[in-house]
Amino acid sequence: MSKQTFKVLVLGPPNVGKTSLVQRYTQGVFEEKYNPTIGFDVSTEELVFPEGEMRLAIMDLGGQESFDDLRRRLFQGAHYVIIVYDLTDPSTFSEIPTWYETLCNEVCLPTGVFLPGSIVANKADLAKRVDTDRGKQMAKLLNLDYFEASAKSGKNVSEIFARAASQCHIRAFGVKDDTTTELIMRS
Ligand SMILES: Nc1nc2c(ncn2[C@@H]2O[C@H](COP(=O)(O)OP(=O)(O)OP(=O)(O)O)[C@@H](O)[C@H]2O)c(=O)[nH]1
Ligand SMILES: [Mg+2]
Repeated sequence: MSKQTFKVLVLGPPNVGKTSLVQRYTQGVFEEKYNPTIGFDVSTEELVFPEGEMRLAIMDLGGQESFDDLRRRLFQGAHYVIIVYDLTDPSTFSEIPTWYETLCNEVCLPTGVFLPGSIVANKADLAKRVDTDRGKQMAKLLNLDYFEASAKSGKNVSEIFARAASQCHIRAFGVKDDTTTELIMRS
């Protein structure tokens, strides 16, 4: 049987650390220099669960405004979203609802159905300028999980992607809880 592929979007304003989080997770590296993502990048993860195998296609979308049309097209068919802001830059936090709203409009979910996902407050290794409580409140409002992370230190990076895998696992195999997440084996 062919493996089901789940599309995980990583999105948010430019320079917040989307690519850094993905690279930390997939390659275990961190780059200090900022190289804006031109368009998008895709990395795949093969996951093995007791119920079977599945694939995550992690799509890291460039945050610059010029990619707006491309992004909207890539939103379609998404299964999970990781929306990132920079907790040293309050303006990126205030953009989160607009990013999520644009995404939900494009994904065209049935009424009352939410796209599962998480809000990630990145750069937690630096001095915070957005309170944790505000981030958590925003996540609650949008029905998303909340993580404070650092692509630089590695804080919570594997937890963010484990959560994405776990939610896609529930969807793929109809399991009721996500306790099997620790059984994930990366190949
Ligand atoms: N101190 C610190 N710097 C970070 C962290 N994550 C990313 N950075 C830095 O922030 C800058 C932007 O990181 P990127 O990952 O390229 O940002 P992006 O969100 O992918 O940006 P676009 O591709 O333009 O949308 C780079 O200089 C990174 O080194 C972090 O957790 N801590
Ligand atoms: Mg990038």
